[in-house]
Amino acid sequence: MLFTKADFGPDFHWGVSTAAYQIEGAHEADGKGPSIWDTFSLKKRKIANNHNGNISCDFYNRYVDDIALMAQLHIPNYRFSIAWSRVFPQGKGEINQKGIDFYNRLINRCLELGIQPWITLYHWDLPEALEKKGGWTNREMVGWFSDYVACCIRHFGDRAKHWMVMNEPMVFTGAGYFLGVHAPGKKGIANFLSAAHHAALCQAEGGRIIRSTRGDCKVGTTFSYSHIEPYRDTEKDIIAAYKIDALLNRMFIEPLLGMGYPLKEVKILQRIENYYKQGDSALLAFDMDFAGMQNYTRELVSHAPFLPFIKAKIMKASKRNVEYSQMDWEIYPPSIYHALMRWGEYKDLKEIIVTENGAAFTDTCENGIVSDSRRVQYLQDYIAQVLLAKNKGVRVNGYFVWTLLDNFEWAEGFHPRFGLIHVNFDTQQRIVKDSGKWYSQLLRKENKFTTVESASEYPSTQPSDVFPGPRSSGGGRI
Ligand code: IFM
Repeated sequence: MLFTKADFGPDFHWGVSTAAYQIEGAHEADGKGPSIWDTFSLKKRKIANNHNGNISCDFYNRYVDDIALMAQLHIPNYRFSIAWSRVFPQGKGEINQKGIDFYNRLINRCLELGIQPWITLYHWDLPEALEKKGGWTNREMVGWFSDYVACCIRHFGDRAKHWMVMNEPMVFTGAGYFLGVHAPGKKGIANFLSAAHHAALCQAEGGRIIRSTRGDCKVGTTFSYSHIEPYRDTEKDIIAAYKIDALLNRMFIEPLLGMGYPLKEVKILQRIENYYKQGDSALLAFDMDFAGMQNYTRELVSHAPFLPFIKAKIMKASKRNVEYSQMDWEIYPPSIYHALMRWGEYKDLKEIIVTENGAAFTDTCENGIVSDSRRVQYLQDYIAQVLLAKNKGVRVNGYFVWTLLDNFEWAEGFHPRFGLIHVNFDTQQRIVKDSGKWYSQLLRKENKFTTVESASEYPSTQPSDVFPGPRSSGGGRI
């Protein structure tokens, strides 16, 4: 079986994704206030090699050329995020007109070159001034966030027609407020649960504000999703995998769909009700136009009796004799197929867009050429699996590569390179990698690309369909 762009249909949205803190640099330019990532990355030993995003890809000053490069590659849709502290340096109150001007110029540049802007409102860079007031653990976040969303949709909604309220709430609350490995570096179950509940309220409220302000815009939000399997086919590992799946994959999407948090499956989550106010259950739900899926890998989970709260642990890919990327994420194309099939079972999900997928490899640049054949293979294989799911009737209608440019990969610094375009961080030179050329060809021509017949062509040592559908009778297994 071969695939072309045409197999996905004329309305399928192809694109690339980035995030403000990861590429913009210019951390103090034109009145921008500090974000939690500006301050966190300056602390010692928080980021690999003590890297920070102060300059990064200098996209703030180079966006004109970078968008031109995107247009040369025939990429029709560009997902980027707005840095909240460029717009509101103190998180709230007075607007910074120069911040608004920058995103106006960026949106206009995209449109001039025929590229549709897709805007993420929150991709983890909370204004530091709000963190000083407790950040996501403070319920006042709902009001601050609402004002920020209202400001952005008012200023940019006339031209930007696709909006995503948040990027991966599970990751920024889990890594930032439970494990302390991302900004703001807070730890513990109370910080996590309060942050998570307020983020879940904000994701729905953001949707309501966008819809009521501009009914002509499509509104969605994005979630991380890794296909999860038990490490061994034992009752204990199956239960452990089921809990991790509920926590990592279901905790934010199900309340949005009106299903509530998966409290029965992960008992510790029941403490989230300590942060409820009357009426919250209804406020958590909102009927988004689309949900963004961000899938990279699958995780194998084993029972871990000594780990607190959930008694389950993820087995590293590098210890499992499988192929893996610079992030230590297994390369396993059927993960995206299983993920999409699973979301396909959520009857109330109108449309799915794969808002991120991609891989970090150690690229080498020789004579101005980056031959990243592993990334080409990765993209080809994952996209083929998206088509398999689509052909089975899943309402998936878009695919965005993570990412356009090599950039600042959070706690890992600049070491992992995910880009379709290589960046020399000393000179800021850009070189389109072979994967960028490959993606461009897919988008431009009716080329045929080899694909696979079914997800089962990939050998799996584990039963891959151990989980019943979302919120079906499987809860009884625990
Ligand atoms: O770089 C991140 C991005 O910010 C959010 N999703 C996963 C990517 C790769 O780790």
